[in-house]
Amino acid sequence: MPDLLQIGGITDAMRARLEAAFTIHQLEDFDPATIDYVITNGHDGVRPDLLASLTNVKVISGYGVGYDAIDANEAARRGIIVTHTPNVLNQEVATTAVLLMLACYRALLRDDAYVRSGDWAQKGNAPLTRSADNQTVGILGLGRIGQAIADKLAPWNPTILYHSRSSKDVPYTYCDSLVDMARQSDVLICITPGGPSTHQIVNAEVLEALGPQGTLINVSRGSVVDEAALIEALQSGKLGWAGLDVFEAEPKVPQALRDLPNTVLLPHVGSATVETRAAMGALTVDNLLQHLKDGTVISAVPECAHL
Ligand code: A2R
Repeated sequence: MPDLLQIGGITDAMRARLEAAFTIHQLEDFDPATIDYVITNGHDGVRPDLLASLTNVKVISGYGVGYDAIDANEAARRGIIVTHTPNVLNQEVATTAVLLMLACYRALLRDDAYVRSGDWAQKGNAPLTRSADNQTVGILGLGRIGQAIADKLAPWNPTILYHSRSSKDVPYTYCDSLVDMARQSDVLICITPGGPSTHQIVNAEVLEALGPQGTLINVSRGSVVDEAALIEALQSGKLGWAGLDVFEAEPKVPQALRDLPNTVLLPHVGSATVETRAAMGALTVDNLLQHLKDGTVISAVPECAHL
């Protein structure tokens, strides 16, 4: 059986299918020269020194849509196919973005704490919150998930703006400047890939443009936002609220962010439901099994699509 290197965790269902077709090796004990296939995830990826040592690898199958932790250009140069799991998680990540936005607007955590603490009975009605209806929402990265977010927000009657590298054939307003979009937006939702081209593009200037009544939602990668600038903006009141599923140095989250009352923080669970992870796991395994069968894959990343 071909040799598969497992990086990071996999589900029991994935393991059962993989064990029938591969000899699975763990990172602690394997011979790089014998590895034919790799399974990994968006967080762990494949370190550059490990990638260089895998001289016979054919496919790296990623469990997740983001693949910024794998050097896909280098893999493509060497004829290695990198695959990921697009589309099957669009709706779940979009739900997470909407959940964070609504939790910020309606102070869900504050009001939950108000009931639990007994304050409701002691102090009377909770302070009013803000309506999430009729807001101007700027989407940074109108791709597969960005479009699902726009669709899922429709009942709240938003005005949708978007910024990406190129404009799309969509009924929303394209902004070629991220700062200008932030200035016009009540909410900025980040859903671009990570990696060098988006590194800290949401900087102090963008956060200040979003403003004291503005809300930042990040369901993309922690690297997209300048976290130090975000903390400063939230502490000083230059930015109103932030709903974050991703952080710069996961799973470490700065104490300053955890102390702020105007944040809602999630442990990178954008796609983390039983149903969606099952679909992602199935596609991650299907890519490997299909390559074993006929040398093709289902969902190569764009850099490797020509291979
Ligand atoms: O390349 P374009 O014009 O289609 O724009 C893409 C946009 N994007 C950027 N926007 C601004 N500056 C950049 N440097 C930049 N790089 C890419 O992000 C596109 O509109 C969007 C990505 O869409 P998809 O490729 O369809 O990705 P998907 O499936 O929506 O997932 C997005 C990310 C993943 O990479 C994970 O990191 C995260 O969501 O979970």
